[in-house]
Amino acid sequence: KQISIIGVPADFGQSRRGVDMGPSAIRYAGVEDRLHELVKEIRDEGDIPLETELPRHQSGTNLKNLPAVTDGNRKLAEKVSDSVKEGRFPLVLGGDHSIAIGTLAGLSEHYSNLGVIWYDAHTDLNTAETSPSGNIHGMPLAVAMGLGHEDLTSIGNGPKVKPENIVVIGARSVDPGERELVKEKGIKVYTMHEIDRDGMTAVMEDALRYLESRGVDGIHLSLDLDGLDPLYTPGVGTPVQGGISYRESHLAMEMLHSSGKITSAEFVEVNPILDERNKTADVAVGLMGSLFGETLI
Ligand code: DIR
Ligand code: MN
Ligand code: MN
Ligand code: MN
Repeated sequence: KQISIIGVPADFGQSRRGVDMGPSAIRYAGVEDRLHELVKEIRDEGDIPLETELPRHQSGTNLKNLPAVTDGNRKLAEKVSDSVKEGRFPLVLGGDHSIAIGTLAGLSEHYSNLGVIWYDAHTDLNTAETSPSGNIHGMPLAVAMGLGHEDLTSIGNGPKVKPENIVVIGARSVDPGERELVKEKGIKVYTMHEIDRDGMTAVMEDALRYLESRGVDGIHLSLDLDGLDPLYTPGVGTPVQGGISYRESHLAMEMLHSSGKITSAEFVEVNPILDERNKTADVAVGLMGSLFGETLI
């Protein structure tokens, strides 16, 4: 594998400052050193240049920072698309989860039946109509299905992901409108209930089997660090108790590695201001190690 690291110092998809420093925190936690033994080549492409001067509010919408989110995601989509075009594995470092809009838009130029694993405490399926917060980081999965504000859905061409090609893992905070969309579209969601009841091994096996049955031509892992319990990843903007454990998360990454099916990944919502001694970025880098084939012996 040849990996392209793409940093996205974005914080405009939500309201807590500091998550724009996520890419730096992950680099300081040693991502390059950790991965370079495991893959053929790793190239740090630096950070996407984001506009910080765009207006924060746009009339006629409750979406926060819509112009900045739109602009940043257009740039990111292009960068991700270029790296896939060169045969590289895009490893995107956030930034808040709104950046998944750009990642998925870039990927969809090369995959016609992309599978997505959404590892998150939330389902990120809100639209302007259902969002309780106006925070775009709660919307990227809906946008990728073609639902939401047209400034966002128009990044790239057409819908990026089919609802039946999505699996959510770790959900435990789902808004009423999101719940309706899950049912309406038949999205596969493994909540904490399924993880507790069946164990992470069974959940991951089932998730991979499901995506395989969909005939996907690639699988993107979108990992929100708040999917883990805040005991392990306290440096996130919207922590939710009762999450996935550290060991379960490593197991999940190891299983994704042995499947050989993952074609791109992003790690988002690392906020060093809210963190304890860069713990959350350290966990993120450890999980990347397992995703790319690190073993204990
Ligand atoms: C909530 C929080 N569902 C919202 N979403 C988060 O604002 O839409 N997603 N934190 O990661
Ligand atoms: Mn080394
Ligand atoms: Mn998220
Ligand atoms: Mn989340």
